[in-house]
Amino acid sequence: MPTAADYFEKIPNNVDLGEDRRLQRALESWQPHFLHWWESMGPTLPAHDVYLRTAVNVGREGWAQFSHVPMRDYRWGIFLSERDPQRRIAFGAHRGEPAWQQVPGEHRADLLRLIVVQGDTEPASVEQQRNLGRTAPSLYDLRNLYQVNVEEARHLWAMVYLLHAHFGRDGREEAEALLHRNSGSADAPRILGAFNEATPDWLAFFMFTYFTDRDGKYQLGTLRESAFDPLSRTCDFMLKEEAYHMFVGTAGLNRVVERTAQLMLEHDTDDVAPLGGISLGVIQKYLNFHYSVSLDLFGGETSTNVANYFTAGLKGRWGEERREDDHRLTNDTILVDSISDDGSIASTEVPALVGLNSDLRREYVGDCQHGVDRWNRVLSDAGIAFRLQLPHQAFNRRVGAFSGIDATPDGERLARDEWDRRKGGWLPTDADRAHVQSLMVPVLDRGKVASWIAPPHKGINGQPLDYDYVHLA
Ligand code: BYC
Repeated sequence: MPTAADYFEKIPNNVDLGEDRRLQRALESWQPHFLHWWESMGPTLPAHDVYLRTAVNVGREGWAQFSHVPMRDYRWGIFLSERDPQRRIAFGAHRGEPAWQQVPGEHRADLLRLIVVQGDTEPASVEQQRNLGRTAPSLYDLRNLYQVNVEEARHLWAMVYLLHAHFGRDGREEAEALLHRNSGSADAPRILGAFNEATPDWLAFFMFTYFTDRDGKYQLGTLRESAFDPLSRTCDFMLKEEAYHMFVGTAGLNRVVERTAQLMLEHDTDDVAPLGGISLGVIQKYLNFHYSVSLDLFGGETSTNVANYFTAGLKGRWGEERREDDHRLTNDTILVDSISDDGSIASTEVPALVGLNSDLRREYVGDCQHGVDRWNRVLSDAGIAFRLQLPHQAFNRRVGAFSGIDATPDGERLARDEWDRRKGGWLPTDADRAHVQSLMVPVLDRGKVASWIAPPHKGINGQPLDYDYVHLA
């Protein structure tokens, strides 16, 4: 049976916080700082209440309670998946040993770093999305934005719990720093590149939830394998919530493509901008941008960091237990992307352990293609020849083997001046962004949807499309 959790506690939790007064006091003293951060860096459109899915526990009944929640009273909880007392480490040098309930001294610094990097992305995304409520294309979409935002903030709580519970003073200091750094800040930016990019409009939001949240899925999937059991259980539960964020992206982009296709057919033109739609060319440019910055989030093609994390048992592979090898990888090799001596794009065989970022990125790329196929089905069903595509992995990269070169979306190398001349054909220009921005007028009447996007196919939790998903303040 799942441990009972009381949602009306100051900090709802299933970790027996009440039994550990010191930890409870430490988290209660971080809580006002968090609330101040939410007030000053969170959603700028004030809502009175929102029809939200709230986790009040991790069991089947507990993690998806739907109701109108007054935002003033919203409580972010700490929920870890149930503990399996028999759990053993599945990979690396410690394979077969019991999972750790405490942080081993020799891995403290690395675990701290992984948890801080993970924790840093969560509030960053809330900051990036803070103004989107003001231009929501419908109450349904506004509700989804809130859903994503409160859960990302809960994921911050998840990491802060680990910092406070397992890393002493260092952990408390890092928990403060997570509120101090801000997305795009010149003095104290977020740690990873994609989380300092703006998310200025809803097309960017859907791309972000499709591509960048999906990096979250894969990174959390590797941390779910961690020998450090509290991290594993935390990530396992976060992954349940994360699935909906990616649905928001997949379905949102589906609806944008659907509306564009409809306008193209109705008016027999590719140029839907004057008709209040977003052209397929601009959708492709946004896709190119968000996909390439998300590929960067996997780190270099080869990395001694990732080899050490794996060998130590801190970070596994996607689907570790399903892999049919020795789960230690000391004698294996992998092909990774590289730039050869003559400057062409090639692949190189390297020890499997140092190539694990490439292994994860490969899983991610395969998954990204599914959504693209789905959106292309909308186009083919409409009889439109245009096809969206994922650009080549060398395109627009800032991290890893391709960071030093310029390449077309087809993977052809370019000289810098030619890249500068042609990049506006591949990445959103100021004019593209200004046009998308001009379409971002709020539509907040029940059941109404903005002109640039098709209505959702169904409502939330069986509710109708014209349900009062949000009551504005
Ligand atoms: N930007 O050895 P390398 C999510 C640094 S998203 C800036 O190849 P490594 C979410 C790197 O730190 C998931 N710097 O890197 C989504 C290293 O620095 P040092 C977040 C970067 O360590 C949406 C150096 O470059 N979770 O949950 O193998 C909404 C050399 O790199 C970047 C995680 O990422 C970058 N993109 O791999 C909300 C999991 N990439 O050592 C939430 C935890 C690399 O020279 N993090 N660098 O100082 C990790 O596992 C690893 O740190 C990384 C990097 C995969 C990020």
